[in-house]
Amino acid sequence: MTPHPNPARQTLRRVALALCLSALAPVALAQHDHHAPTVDAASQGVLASGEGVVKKIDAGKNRITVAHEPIAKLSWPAMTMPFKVRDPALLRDLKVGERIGFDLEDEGTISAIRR
Ligand SMILES: [Cu+2]
Repeated sequence: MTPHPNPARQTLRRVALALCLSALAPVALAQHDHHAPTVDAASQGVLASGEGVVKKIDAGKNRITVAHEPIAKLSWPAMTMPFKVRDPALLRDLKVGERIGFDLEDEGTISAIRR
């Protein structure tokens, strides 16, 4: 009935390995997670700037969808994604298909739009 020491030790080693892998996993995932925070947003007004084409405008929800180019500062690849807009006035006269430059105050919020 006394457990043999070797299997118990193997189990411990497996648990240790699993913990080790699970600790590494978030780091590996973060490099591929488009929305992983990579810069301290509180340290500055503009987190990063980007360029892209307006794909969709949802003025009622203060949102736009932008097909943006890669944003190196955030390690973001080019992609189409929705953003909140800090000020509804930024959407005034904006058109789908228009090319814009934009500033981000955080990963999901546009604080300025340039035409
Ligand atoms: Cu994106």
